[in-house]
Amino acid sequence: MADPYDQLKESLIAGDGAGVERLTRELLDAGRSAREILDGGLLPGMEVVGQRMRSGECFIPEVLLSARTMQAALELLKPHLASGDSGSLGTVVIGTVEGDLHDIGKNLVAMLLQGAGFVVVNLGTGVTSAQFVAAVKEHDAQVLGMSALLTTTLPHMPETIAALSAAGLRDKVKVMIGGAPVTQAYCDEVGADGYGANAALAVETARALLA
Ligand code: B1M
Repeated sequence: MADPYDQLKESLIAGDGAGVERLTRELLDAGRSAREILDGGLLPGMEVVGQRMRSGECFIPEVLLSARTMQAALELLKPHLASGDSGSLGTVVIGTVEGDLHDIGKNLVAMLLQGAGFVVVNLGTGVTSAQFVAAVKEHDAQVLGMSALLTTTLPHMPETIAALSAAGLRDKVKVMIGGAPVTQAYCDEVGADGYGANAALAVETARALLA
């Protein structure tokens, strides 16, 4: 019988929602952890989708199918990822920057932060700097998390940091950034406080920023 994680990965690449849902449930029922299911099948599957998109082997409709399938699988995993001691570590406002609608990684970061004990206010996608600033103020957030997947939308990160300064909030909130094109060098360049290369590291960064 084929490895269940290979099956999960292939079903995600094929955008087979029913197959991914069934396999994810079966793996959970068999006692596999949500993190193992993510790392063993779902994330490697999205990686292949990205490679195929880059090489022109697959196109937006197929990518969208895989993305929707991934979102549905994340919803199944959510109760297992986000079951921490909610609220004890502080409040994180998080969103994907203006002009960018990629949200799978950002939602995963949000779930793990919640699971680690943060209150998470997820603003969704296409969030403007003014909306980030307003949410930080409204929720008295300790951390602002910004995600971007497009190189063209990255400049909204420093723009938002400048808007926080203009609103007199820069000293009150730590800024964490992430997303595929973001690097530690970029983080340093734009004056963010921390960077997470992946969702698990983002949680470590958020913890360290508030320590
Ligand atoms: Co888009 N897309 N896409 N796409 N897409 C990329 C990003 C791309 C790299 C694909 C490629 O060419 N290989 C490319 C960007 C190139 C560039 O700018 N350098 C690209 C492009 C070009 C586009 C469009 C412009 C395509 C078009 O229309 N011609 C368009 C733009 C739309 C827009 O945003 N305005 C577009 C659209 C789409 C879909 C709608 C089809 C879909 C998004 C669906 C959705 O998100 N709801 C989509 C997808 C799925 C992808 C790829 C294939 C996969 C992204 C993903 O979900 N990865 C992507 C290729 C790739 O990244 N390899 C691609 C899985 C996810 C778990 O990883 O998001 O990296 P990731 O998140 C990680 C880390 O980055 C980190 O933790 C996460 C978990 O480990 N992280 C953080 C993320 N946010 C963080 C925040 C933090 C800390 C860590 O702190 C706050």
